[in-house]
Amino acid sequence: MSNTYNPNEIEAKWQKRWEETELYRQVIDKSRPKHYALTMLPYPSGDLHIGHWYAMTPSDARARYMRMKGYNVLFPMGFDAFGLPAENAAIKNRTHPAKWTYANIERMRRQLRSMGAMFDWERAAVSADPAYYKWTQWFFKKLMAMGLAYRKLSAVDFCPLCNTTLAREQVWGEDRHCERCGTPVIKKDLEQWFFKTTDYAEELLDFSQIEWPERVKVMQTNWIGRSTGADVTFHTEQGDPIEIFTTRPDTLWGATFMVLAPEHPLVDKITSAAQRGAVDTYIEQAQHLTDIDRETADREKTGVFTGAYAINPVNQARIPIWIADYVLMSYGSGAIMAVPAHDERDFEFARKFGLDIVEVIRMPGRSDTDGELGAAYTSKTEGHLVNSGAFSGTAVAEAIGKVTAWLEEKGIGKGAVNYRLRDWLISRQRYWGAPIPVVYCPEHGAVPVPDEQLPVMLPEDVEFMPTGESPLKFHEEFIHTECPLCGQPALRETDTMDTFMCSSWYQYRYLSPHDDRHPFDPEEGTYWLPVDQYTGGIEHATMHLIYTRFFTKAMREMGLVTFDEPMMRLYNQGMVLGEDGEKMSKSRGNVVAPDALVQKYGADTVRTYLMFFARWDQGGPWNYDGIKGPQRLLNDVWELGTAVYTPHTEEAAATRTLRRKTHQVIRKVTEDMESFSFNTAVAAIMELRNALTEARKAANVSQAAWNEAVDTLLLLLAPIAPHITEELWARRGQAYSIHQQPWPVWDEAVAKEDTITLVVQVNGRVRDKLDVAAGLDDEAVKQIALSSDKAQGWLEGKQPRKVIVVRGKLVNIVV
Ligand code: ANZ
Repeated sequence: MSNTYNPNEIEAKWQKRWEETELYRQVIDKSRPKHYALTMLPYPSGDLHIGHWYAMTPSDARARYMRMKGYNVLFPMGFDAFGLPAENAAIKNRTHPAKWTYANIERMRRQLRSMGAMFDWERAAVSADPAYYKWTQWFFKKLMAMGLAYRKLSAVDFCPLCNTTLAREQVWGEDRHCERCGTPVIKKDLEQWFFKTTDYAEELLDFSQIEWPERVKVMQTNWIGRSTGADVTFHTEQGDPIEIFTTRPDTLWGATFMVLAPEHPLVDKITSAAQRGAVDTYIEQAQHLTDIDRETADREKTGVFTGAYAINPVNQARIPIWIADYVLMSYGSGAIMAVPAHDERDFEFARKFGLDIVEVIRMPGRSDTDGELGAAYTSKTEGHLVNSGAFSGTAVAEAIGKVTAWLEEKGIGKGAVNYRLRDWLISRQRYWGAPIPVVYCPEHGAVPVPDEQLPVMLPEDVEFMPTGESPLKFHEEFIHTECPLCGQPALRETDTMDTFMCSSWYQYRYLSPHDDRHPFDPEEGTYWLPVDQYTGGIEHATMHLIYTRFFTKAMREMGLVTFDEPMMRLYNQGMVLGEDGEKMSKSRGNVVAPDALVQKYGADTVRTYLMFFARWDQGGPWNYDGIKGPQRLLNDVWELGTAVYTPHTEEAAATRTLRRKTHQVIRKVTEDMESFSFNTAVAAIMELRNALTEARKAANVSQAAWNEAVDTLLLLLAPIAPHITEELWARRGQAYSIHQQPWPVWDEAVAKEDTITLVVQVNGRVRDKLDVAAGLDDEAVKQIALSSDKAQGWLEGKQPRKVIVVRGKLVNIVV
């Protein structure tokens, strides 16, 4: 046995031993409380990068900590293996996506093992395995049977370079570019499959059962975008109904014109002959704009009069109907009543086109003689209604409710809620995904593939050409099949599913990845579910984290689970940046490669550094110098753990001091592990290292106190640096494995600081007595005495002339 710390040697040794002894097999054990710790599964893109290490090793430390706390911990790992990059790599490198993907998985598995994490590889799941996507397809069918999956012809966002449709979430930025390649997205009409996420809009807004970061809840809330107001029906002069959604029914009397989205179905019918040319030209132009362009508030307003008029149902006013691109067809009913006095966009529009502006909400302090409004007055809380018939005089704060009730009574409108959330578009015109298990029969339409025929296998022999359609479309054998209902020739669906579908339910598949009869074993599910602690990046706040919540709610309806939320607690880690403080990227040349670091320092040092260099939720720039601190720590721990200690003299005070430190550090590290404050946990462990180093030099603490401190040091460090602690634990003759030991508990009495009673005098008279920590220096004691309320009272604001400190006893303030 070598006596110097050689991380590579001991890390390989223990990883092997752990596997041989199945130390991290995670099986049902009803005698212990369970804890399902989950970290977001990686996409097998090639090499494991430092970001993976940053996401996974602190999560692993937390899972290990929970295990030592007595929980039966499940901490699985897998691969989100379908998706575009594999297919793009296939086209570029003339390889097969499966080959590319599985080679990457093998490499990443090896790299993941080098972390020394407690993953149970028996539970690993790979979403591109037929054994997995069989159940992805099975879920699709379930959703279809429940009416939660449906097909519709729709204009979809389409990336012309990747040649695929994109979900709304995959379109980024004001210029609406493709998330992956940055190409501006265009619109295209295709038959697409959707999941009805909107059925759960209301429930998705309820976060009461989960402890998730405020930020994520706010992002999801905004994404779902709930608005309350009323639907009101206007009519054209000719009698065609026009439904509008408004958040301000109290401003109905101020509606001086209407605006339809250029795509609104009524436009063609109502447009007058005189306006036809202008209207057609405008519609043509609007088609080139994206919804984001159209919604941008500071864009110059444009629009065209249709030549038609509507009647305002509350006061019979005859108002012109315009079309304008700031009204979107995708929201509400695609038509609005315009109230220029109280809506900024309508105000601008009315100003530009010389339309009437009628004030119906009177701002406090304004009077009839104040002239025209200089801007829209938009307050919902201050002011009262004017020019509003029987409602004039009503406080604006009450008016929405009152007017809505009146509209309902009159049959003109009703209270309504609108959401920004759209149904989830899951069709992808690509090969490398789970095939949608549907065939199209001339007689029976879209028919789901029977369960016995699942999975619908992806054929291997396809041509990869970026044609804009799935390569499956050109695979004769794949597309031609028979209708499961009538046996007539039928065609298979050639689109595959969005990979977010695969990752919406992976936490369930981990429970029994080899199960051929269920998506997951119900017995495993009853024991382990739901996920107790989820960790991952904030970039998934809206897509994945909404989809998986939707999925779980649908699974509840399927009778597969009994709970409402997939993950009870969520923690978002920050990002490791390059040394230059910028996001790591190959082009900047600031990428930190974990493999080389593990070679040089060992996995334990890399893990410790990652947990030490910044708050985990914040992250920060990598620092090659900074890693030396954790490296020194582990070298010192090695020294201390292998040292033979024999006291020279045994001093009660020194022994007490070391024990106090030991118990204080247990308390601190425990609290920090609970709250994910890993950097301060490592700092506390460093303090214990310092205390031990001193004690060793002085050799003046008892053998028992020394042993207690060293064992504690190893136990507290075990989740963070699992290999070195295992090795030292063994060398100290302790039972295998340190990772199965109970987490140390502190004794409050031992941890308590010694205190003394400090007497505070003012001009020689005792004015206060304070309990303060023993061993403080004179300056600290002086400050405590000066800030005593009682002393301050006697000082009456005067400046002390002199402050005399008698160490350990007394402070005299002289004025
Ligand atoms: C009249 C009104 C008066 C409005 C007023 C606001 C203020 P949120 O909060 O986003 O739900 N609107 C309705 N449908 C629209 C569409 N398809 N495209 C563009 N704008 C639309 O906004 C709802 C408000 O946005 C609605 O209330 C409507 O304008 C407009 F003093 O109606 B409001």
